[in-house]
Amino acid sequence: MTQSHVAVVAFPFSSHAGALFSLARAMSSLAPSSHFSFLSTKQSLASLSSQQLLSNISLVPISDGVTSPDHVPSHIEAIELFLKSFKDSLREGLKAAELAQGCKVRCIVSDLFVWLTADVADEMAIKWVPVRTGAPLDLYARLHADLIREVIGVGDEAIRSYGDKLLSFLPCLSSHRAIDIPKGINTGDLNFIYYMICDRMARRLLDSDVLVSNTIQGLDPILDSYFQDKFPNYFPVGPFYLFNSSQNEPPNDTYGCLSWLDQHDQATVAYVSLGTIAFILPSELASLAKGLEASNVPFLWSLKEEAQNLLPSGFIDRMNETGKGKIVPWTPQISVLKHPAVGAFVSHCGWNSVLESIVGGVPLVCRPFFGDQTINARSISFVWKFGVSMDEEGFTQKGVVRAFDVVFNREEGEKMRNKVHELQEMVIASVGENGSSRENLKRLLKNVCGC
Ligand code: U2F
Repeated sequence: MTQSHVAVVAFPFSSHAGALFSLARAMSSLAPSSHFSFLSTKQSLASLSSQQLLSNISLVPISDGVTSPDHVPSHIEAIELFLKSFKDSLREGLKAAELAQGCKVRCIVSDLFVWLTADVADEMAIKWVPVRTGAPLDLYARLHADLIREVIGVGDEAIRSYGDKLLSFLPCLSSHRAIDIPKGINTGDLNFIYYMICDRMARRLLDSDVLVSNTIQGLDPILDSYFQDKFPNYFPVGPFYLFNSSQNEPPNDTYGCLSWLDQHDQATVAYVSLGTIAFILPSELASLAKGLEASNVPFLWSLKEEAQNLLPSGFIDRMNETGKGKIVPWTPQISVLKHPAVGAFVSHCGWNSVLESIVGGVPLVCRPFFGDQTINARSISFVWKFGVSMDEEGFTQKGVVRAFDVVFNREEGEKMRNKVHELQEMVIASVGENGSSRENLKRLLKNVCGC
């Protein structure tokens, strides 16, 4: 008999739903007598459904808010439409889940990006458990948005005049500079949908005494203390995906990335991926391609087909003919980063990629674009010291060659490798027997399922 019925609500864009689904699966395997209804849009559920599910987890589609089947919205419009109809869609989805299980939902776990879930949970007089899937330090910055605006000011000029001074007025960001502050706090169009979401979610979170985070206790001890003080029920239970037994199954390697890597020596290949929503300009993409070609490092590049069309003419053919590089639309990234041939990861520093790089023991070459990525890049290169950052101008041919020289050939690169191996050990131990993430997950389950 089902002891408790828990709804888990995803933000159905970029890698958010995948990360939350990993958490839902982890919870379902540790609490076999509870049922977990995972709610997301049809399209986002389809991207997850190839993964094998336990019998105590079910997928519940909710509306994407698109009213005409002929209308294909842009990425930004799709988010706007989804959020506009979200509360009604969620109410309907929850009713459907309760009907299917014959059992009331006792608690809603949701991505913090869909903070509006809190209102629906309040209406139903049940608990809301928000989950931060991205970097927790970014959330810390957003919780201090008003103070940042007050001390530094608003606009690019304010950032420039603050210069390279460290943000000593914010204890958890005292190794970061004004330029590392995520856009949408005191720069950029504050009405842009992503920035608006981040601002609202942080404000709504202040009403909660619970926070679940895709991070590991000990990765940032000062931040741990901050969140522990702020949220009596704080659960750092990352990396979510490491709890899934499916990560030990053979990966879906449609493009033969792993066999290509097998042909290379240990730590000699660069892996390149700029995440699921790239904002790179064609001119910068071309500079990255030139840098990869000019360096003596073989590379595997995950690049969507539409972006491949923007590469310099003849580039893909040359790379294929010489065997210097392999360019594919998708890779089994977690397995790629664990492959011994991979010696560097050129990344936009999305939080999932950062965690996967640590688990793989691979130093990063950082080129952040938006969101938490700027803060992550600074933590990686300056605090944790397992990577290098590209200069402010982004990818240049020289910059890529220089970064590879540091990571692959210099003593500094060797130090980064040692540093990432230390973190790797800590992170892997956290999900093992008596590890902090595993113990926190058990505490979380008591909180959400009461068991
Ligand atoms: C947004 O991040 P992204 O989705 O752009 O990037 P990541 O957080 O790094 O997640 C990408 C995921 O996609 C997977 C990869 C990651 O789990 O393993 N992947 C893959 O399997 N194969 C590929 O060829 C390419 C990617 C946002 F932009 C970030 O700033 C946030 O930190 C992040 C989390 O909230 O969401």
